[in-house]
Amino acid sequence: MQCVPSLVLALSSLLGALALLQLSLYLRVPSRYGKHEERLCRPRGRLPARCAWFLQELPSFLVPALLLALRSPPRLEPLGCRLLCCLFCWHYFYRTFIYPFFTRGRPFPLQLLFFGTLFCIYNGFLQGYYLIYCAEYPNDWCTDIRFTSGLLLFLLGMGINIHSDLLLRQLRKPGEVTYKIPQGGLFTYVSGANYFGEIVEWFGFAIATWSLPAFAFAFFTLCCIGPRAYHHHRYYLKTFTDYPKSRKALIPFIF
Ligand code: NDX
Repeated sequence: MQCVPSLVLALSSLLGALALLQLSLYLRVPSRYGKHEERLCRPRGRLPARCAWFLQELPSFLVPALLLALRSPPRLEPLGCRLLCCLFCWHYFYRTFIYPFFTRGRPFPLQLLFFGTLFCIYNGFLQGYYLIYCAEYPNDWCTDIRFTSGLLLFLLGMGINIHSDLLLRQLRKPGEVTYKIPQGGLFTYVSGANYFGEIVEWFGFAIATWSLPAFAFAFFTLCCIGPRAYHHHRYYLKTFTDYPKSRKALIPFIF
């Protein structure tokens, strides 16, 4: 396989367009899973959350890993480039092989699972293909301010995301499906602490890679889970009369 710059440009632009579509579809009405799912009692057309999250996220890990294995001779030099590819796979290793096995979420709609899987194949290919076949970094990229600051943001975001996912999980006993007020960590300041962490993480990745595909993905993440954080916030305010009034939706002290 060769690097085709026009393919990277086309796929990144399409990802940006999908982000805008996402924003226009889900700004007013939330995507229908989890607490925004209406027909909760109907088990048909749904898969247990563990299965669904595993299947949906698997391509984001497998596709770059396959591209890497198929690359002959291996080309992930310099060290900066290798590290960047590892960061992407590291996140999706967590999301595919760890997160689903601990989730206590409600069954996930098959229709969204289908689109989510397609999205993960698409994005896994774009990010992997770019990093493995196209990216060119100078030998000292690891000491470049964009790499170091992006890496720090990525790690900070990932820490917030994993910690917040853990706090949400601890709100329920096994088998429970009710919603409670999240407390602690960044939930003290925002309703969508896990989403805030994920957004910081992917913008950090975009800065560290300084690449169009990664910026397009960070933008998609913002357009996908930003509105969802807003809808979660409204849901909490409507459902819990004692919900902390000073808590914001997504960005501490601001929004
Ligand atoms: N999966 C990313 N678009 C998505 C699934 C949905 O990883 O057609 C995007 C991802 C997909 C989406 C994916 C792509 C676009 C799709 C969309 C659906 C439609 C859309 C396909 C791939 C589409 C177009 C038109 C462009 C084609 O019962 P429950 O499940 O609510 O329980 C929850 C529990 N919980 C609570 N428990 C007790 N009390 C409370 N108050 C609780 N609040 C929540 O915690 C869950 O078990 C758990 C987490 O729930 P929630 O709602 O906070 O997070 P969730 O949305 O489930 O995300 C889980 C994690 C989180 O860390 C988030 O950052 C990350 O995954 N994520 C999620 C979505 C996308 C994404 C990351 C990204 O873009 N990077």
